[in-house]
Amino acid sequence: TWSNVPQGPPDAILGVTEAFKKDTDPRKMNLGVGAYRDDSGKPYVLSSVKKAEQILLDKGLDKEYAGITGLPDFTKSAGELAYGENSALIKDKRLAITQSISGTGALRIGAAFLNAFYPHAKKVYVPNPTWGNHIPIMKHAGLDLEKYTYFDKETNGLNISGMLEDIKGAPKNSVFLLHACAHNPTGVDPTQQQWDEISQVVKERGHFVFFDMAYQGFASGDCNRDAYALRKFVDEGHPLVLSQSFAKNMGLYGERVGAFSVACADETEKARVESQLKILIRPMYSNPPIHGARLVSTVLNTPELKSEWLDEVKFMADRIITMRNKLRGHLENDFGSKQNWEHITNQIGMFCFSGLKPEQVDKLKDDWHVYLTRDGRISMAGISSHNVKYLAEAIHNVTKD
Ligand code: PLP
Ligand code: TYF
Repeated sequence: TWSNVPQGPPDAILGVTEAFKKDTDPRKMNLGVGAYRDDSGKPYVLSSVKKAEQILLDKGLDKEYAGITGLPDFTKSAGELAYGENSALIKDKRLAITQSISGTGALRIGAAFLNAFYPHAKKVYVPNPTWGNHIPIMKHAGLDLEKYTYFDKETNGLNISGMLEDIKGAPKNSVFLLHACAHNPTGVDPTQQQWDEISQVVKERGHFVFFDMAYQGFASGDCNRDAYALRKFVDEGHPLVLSQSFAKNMGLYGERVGAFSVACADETEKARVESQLKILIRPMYSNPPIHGARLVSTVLNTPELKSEWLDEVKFMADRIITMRNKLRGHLENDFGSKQNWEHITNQIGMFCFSGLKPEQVDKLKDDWHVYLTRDGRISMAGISSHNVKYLAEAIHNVTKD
């Protein structure tokens, strides 16, 4: 029956983990997938989350279905975390929001919503480069894609003038996908002042913004600071939608907990939008899983747990910053690399877009048992104080001539 089904290629990121698993060398390092590891290289379950899990267990809750848009306690606190407790959107009851199957699911609902109801061209502008999955998610929902200038290979930083030009050059009322913070894969974010300029130009052109916030807290260690762009755009009166994920900042990867929200003009518009979100979601998966959403709402709605969690996010972000400093320090001081490695410490969030060429990435794998994606992206969270020097030695060796 299925002889017509061709073999598909492995996923560029998850394929790295597959190759890593097969390697038996004790020095091997997996710097592919963006998942936080502690300083002994182990997955990390947050203490605030463990406590929330115990609270839930003690309550002996049932396992009834959630509503189509998920658990109200969860969506309320997710909205407040993103937009701020004092956001006018929330006070005026004009934020339409639904729980989602993590950030991926939120993006997919958002794409379906825009495809069904956005009144202008069904084309989404994404940064060059962007998270690989953005492209098939948008296409799967029937949207077209275009790239806008983002990363500058010369400086390993942001090409802000190119980005602003592309925003200006796009047809009026285009949809722009913006990474709210901790851009994946580059680790390069606009400064606050650059965000203000971006907001201005987006406004002049009447564009619509789709924010993807998969790393709130991971960029600066401060969830409010990381929401700067989103909140600025709201304050400036932009119409926008938002995808949120709790995979990284609460370490809830496999629980699949996220949210999709739409900034509406008023309460009746919000009611209409939510009714259509339900109609889109129902045939996709009926209703979302409850456990992760209960964990998040317990953490966010229990003051001691929330404050412990905020400290844990900062702790994770800080460990990554420490690894950036150590990696650069070893390259420059211990191995005397003559290359410029400033971008390792200038970039932020989970990733370093190293500038390593595909052949150098291959050499890292073949000669050093170090695994990363072929675009040269290093998941910084996979580095620990035990192996950072080894990594510097490996990188120096594949880049020195
Ligand atoms: N958006 C970006 C930019 C990401 O990097 C990720 C995860 O790596 C996601 C969205 C969604 O992840 P998840 O579906 O696990 O929440
Ligand atoms: O490392 C990254 O960029 C992500 C990680 O279902 C990831 O692709 C892996 C699995 C998944 C979602 C995100």
